[in-house]
Amino acid sequence: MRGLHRVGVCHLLAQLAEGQLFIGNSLPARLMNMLGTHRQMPLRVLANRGASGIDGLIATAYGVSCTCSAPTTIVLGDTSALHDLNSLALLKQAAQPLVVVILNNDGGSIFHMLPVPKEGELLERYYRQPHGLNFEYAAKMFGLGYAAPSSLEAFAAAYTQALESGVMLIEVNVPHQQVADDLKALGAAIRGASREL
Ligand SMILES: Cc1ncc(C[n+]2csc(CCOP(=O)(O)OP(=O)(O)O)c2C)c(N)n1
Ligand SMILES: [Mg+2]
Repeated sequence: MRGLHRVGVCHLLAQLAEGQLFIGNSLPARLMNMLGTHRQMPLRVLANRGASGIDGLIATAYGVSCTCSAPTTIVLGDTSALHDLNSLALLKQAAQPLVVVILNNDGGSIFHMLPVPKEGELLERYYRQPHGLNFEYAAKMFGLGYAAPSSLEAFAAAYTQALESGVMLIEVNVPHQQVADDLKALGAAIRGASREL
């Protein structure tokens, strides 16, 4: 796996996050569960089920950030972020560092991994629902810092800097089918390695 990918970003977040990590539903919750790693410093990890799952995540993360003086990170998908976009207006009031990591793969990529139509209009129009949007102007509109790193190294640098100060939106732009392909490749590599043991 090269360049910027969700699998790498989630693995890095599990290592680098400090204070509180609020994890969005859909693929972020599943990826963080798979890619979590041993840590020296404990981390408070929270998630929300809500009315249906992907609603109200940014508002909940803001509430969570108000409960302690440590930094809070929220990691969520693009569709989830669009569902709760107006809650970005809350974030400027945050007294502690608050980092919003949006994994933008242009729609609901979890549907590539569920028993729904595999391609064509049924998948695109009724499940994945691509929107072609990015979040740079949303960050500007709500007065938040913004970065769109194009490598894992740039992500790590932007993220560690964001943990130090203020409120920052970090957008990770990746192709929509990438995570399903990467997880298949990882699974095959693990099966190959375990056969050699
Ligand atoms: C309020 C609500 N509406 C619809 C759904 C159905 N749903 C589950 S996952 C998902 C797509 C989420 O997309 P995104 O946040 O971009 O995450 P990704 O799957 O790409 O990781 C949708 C629409 C839901 N769980 N909750
Ligand atoms: Mg998505």
